[in-house]
Amino acid sequence: MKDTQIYNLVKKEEKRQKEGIELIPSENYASSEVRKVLSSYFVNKYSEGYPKKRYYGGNENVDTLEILVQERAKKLFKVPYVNVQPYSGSPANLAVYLATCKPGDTVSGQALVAGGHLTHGHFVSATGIFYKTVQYGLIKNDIYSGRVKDLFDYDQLKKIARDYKPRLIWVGATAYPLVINFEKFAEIADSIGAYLAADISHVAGLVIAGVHKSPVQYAHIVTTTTHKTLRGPRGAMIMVTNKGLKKDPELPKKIDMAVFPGLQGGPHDNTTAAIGVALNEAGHPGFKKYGTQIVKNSKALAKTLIKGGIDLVGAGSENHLLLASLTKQLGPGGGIFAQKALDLAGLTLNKNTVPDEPMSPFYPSGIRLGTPASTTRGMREKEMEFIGKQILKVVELIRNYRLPEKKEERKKYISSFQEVMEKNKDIKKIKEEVKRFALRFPIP
Ligand code: DSN
Repeated sequence: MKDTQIYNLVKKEEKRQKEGIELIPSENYASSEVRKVLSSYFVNKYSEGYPKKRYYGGNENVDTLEILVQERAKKLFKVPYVNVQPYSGSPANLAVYLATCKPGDTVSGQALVAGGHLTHGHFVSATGIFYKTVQYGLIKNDIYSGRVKDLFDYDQLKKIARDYKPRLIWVGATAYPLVINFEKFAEIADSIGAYLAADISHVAGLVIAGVHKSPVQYAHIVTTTTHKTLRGPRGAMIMVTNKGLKKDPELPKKIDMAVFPGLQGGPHDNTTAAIGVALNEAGHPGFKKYGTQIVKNSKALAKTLIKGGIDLVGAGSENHLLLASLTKQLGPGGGIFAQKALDLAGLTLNKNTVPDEPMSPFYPSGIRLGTPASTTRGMREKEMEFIGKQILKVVELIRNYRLPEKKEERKKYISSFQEVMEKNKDIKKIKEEVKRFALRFPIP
């Protein structure tokens, strides 16, 4: 039976992805092989448990599959243990808490407004509800000057370590444009005997490509999603390093127990298979080139935006991501206007808080963008210049809009902004240009 409603939506989404430029730094285009395996017969199977220790029969192929995928991950990341079953990044991170802490224990992670992740202890996340969290952030001065090449506030983290003695410390960001120096976090975690968990979801592909430092030498546990720079299906992995094994030889068992039966039921075997395909692809020499080009593209995009007067956190990018403050152009909370107008022009990115944020995550003053997806399409530095120029044009077009100070006026103002922008001739013209440009670069 053909489901026309769903099929039409699939076609519309395909068109949107082909005709627009994807700049959300956590998104990517998985290969057609990854997508094919996702819809394979593995989708039909239940496999609670682990290889050779399942609760259902008929798992001989799933066992071989899961062991193969584990071996690929261990080889690529150079770790002695991996669990490939987490459904996605948030459950993977929650499993780390379950394996290392008791409810109510103190943990520390980078605050969401400073570029961290909800699961690093935000108060709305289970991680902030069941555990006591004391979060750290970035320095507040010299963020945009480029004079400082490591923006973490280590003094703050040292103070947290000294005063609160967290049992678990997270390192890893969702909105940080510079290289993360894992060794500095390890020094602090080691000084109080805390577990250090590195969440490399954003940079995992760059780590494999050798263009970002690896945390494996420094952290006890490493988590990653598999669909960002790693370019696989939506899933996640938890790794234990040799340092982690030394601290606690039982850690792999604790992680396994935390994932299943602690948090999850049957693993998504079709996803496991697709992760295997992605890991195989990432092990090929072409992936090193891909990772290298992601960083080159970020730098090129940063150059164009800075030339156009945009303030970038870190005054550029050393990875796959750029974080821009638009306070100068659109005032506090103006990120929403940029996101909406750019979306209408076929340039998809997201509003984001900036380290010196005067507003809130719902009405932040910045935008976050990145190059993993466009690089997959084969775009290079020249194309980044084109994209940067289109972004500048759109920002210039909306320069007179300001978020109303009164909260009750905001919703109406934003929907009328949306209506005006939908009809705006210049935005339509840019969208056409973007479409013509984008169609020259096929998606897998
Ligand atoms: N949603 C992811 C991101 O965009 O960074 C984090 O989970």
